[in-house]
Amino acid sequence: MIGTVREYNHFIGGEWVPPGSGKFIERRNPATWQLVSRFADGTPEDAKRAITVARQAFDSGPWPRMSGMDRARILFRLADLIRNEKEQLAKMETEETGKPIKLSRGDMDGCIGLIEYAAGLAQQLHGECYSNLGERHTALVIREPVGVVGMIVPWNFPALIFCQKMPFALAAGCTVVAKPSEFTSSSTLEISRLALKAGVPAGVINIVTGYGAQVGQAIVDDPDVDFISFTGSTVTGKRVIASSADTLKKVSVELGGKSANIVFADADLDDAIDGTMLGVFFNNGETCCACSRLIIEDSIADKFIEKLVERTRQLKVGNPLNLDTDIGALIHEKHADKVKGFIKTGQEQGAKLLAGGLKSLPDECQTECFVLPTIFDHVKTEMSIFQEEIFGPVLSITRFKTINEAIRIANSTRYGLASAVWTKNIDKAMVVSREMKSGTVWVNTVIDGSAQLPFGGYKTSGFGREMGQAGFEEFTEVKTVNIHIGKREPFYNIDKN
Ligand code: TXE
Repeated sequence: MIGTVREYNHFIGGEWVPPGSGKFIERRNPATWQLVSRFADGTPEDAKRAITVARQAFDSGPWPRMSGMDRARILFRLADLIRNEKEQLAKMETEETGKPIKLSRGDMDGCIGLIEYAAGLAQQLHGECYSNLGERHTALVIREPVGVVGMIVPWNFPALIFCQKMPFALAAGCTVVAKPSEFTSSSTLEISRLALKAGVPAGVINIVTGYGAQVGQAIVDDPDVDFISFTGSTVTGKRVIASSADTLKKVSVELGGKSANIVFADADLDDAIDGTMLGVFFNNGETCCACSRLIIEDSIADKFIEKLVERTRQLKVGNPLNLDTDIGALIHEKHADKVKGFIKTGQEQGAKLLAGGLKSLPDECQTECFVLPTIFDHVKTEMSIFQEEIFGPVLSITRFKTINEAIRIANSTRYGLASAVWTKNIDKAMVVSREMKSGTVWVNTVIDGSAQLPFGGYKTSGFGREMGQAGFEEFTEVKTVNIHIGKREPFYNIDKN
């Protein structure tokens, strides 16, 4: 720390290693423009150094060879250390992301839960034994750690997304080279420091900060990395998949979304209004599974929308460090400009602006990174605000008359990360759940997640899963050990003399 500005080198082999470039990336708080952090501006050589360390730690270090119980004990200690530093971690997360402090605190609780759940998985990792292969065979199907995992993490949930990956990889016995976003690297570095303190051996978690084109790409291209776990944009995700073909490494990609939120007339409408707001405005709308498309039954639409607009206007936009702030600053000005551009396009394309938009902001919004919670009605499926991931607090509303129409509208984007349905009719809830082309379906709830529940996409929202048993297994490789008992019957009938 220099004054109030945090300055970090890379975290490699349990040590703070200066960048080969000698340069640092400055991060300013998007809500105030105050300089808050400096991160090492990594080079491909820095990435290689970290990969070599992670490779050695995997090939000959203690971590993959340790018992699951021992790995679990260390992960539980890490969870406790994060608990002790929760307030500091939450504050740095808010300073770098612009998200409301109450959400950063929730993110840290989420990290703790994910690590503790992964510790449980470390204890019970096991394979299968086939004893039904006849008298002369027994086979073991073993789950081994996949190897060195390259993790590419975005800026919207820096600590939480890192913890959707890292503890699961560690529980399986993998080693890690992670690249956090160049905007939000502090919490990843701090959690890795705490992991060393908890007893994770040096070299098991390595963090190289810097830009995607240099550090991220070097990790993806390196033959010593066995698996890439990527979360980010569809465009970069496609590049990562294409690049990984050269070294034929395993890839899991969690990309963007444009989730549908279907409200039927028989829903608990107060719940559905609150859920609609949470679904789209949570985390400033910078959420991959944001339910940014409200698809509402025509018969209740006018009344529902009237209340929705009235309540949305009461949301507090402002300083993210204030406890009562609902919507803080977006990640950076260029991103805020993109979100504002979508609002302009929505108006130009004929959608009806009901709330927010480009009106003037409260005084405490000191930078250009703030956007009011915005609602558009009468959005047609071909409009860009219906189709594109805006990644800001912008809701589009489309109406339906029949359940089939609702399903058709909900499925008519190229994304498939999540969807929500609000109804008191179990048959409708089940039909919609079955028909949604999305990795998660929420029924009478929204945004909820749990360490136990796998998360990931259909269609262009990606493939592979994080969290839950399915997410854990992504970090393992399956090996079959086929054992013959006693002398074999010869296959070739050859005279052996
Ligand atoms: O993403 P990028 P950006 C969406 C959202 C947002 C848009 C652009 O719509 O507006 O993406 O955001 C690293 N090889 N999501 O530009 O570029 C990069 O440094 C390897 C949805 O920030 O995908 C960062 O660490 N890595 C999403 C990470 O990839 C590379 C969350 C994500 O950045 C790389 C974030 C390369 N060639 C944005 N280039 C979600 N699914 O939650 C960049 N990176």
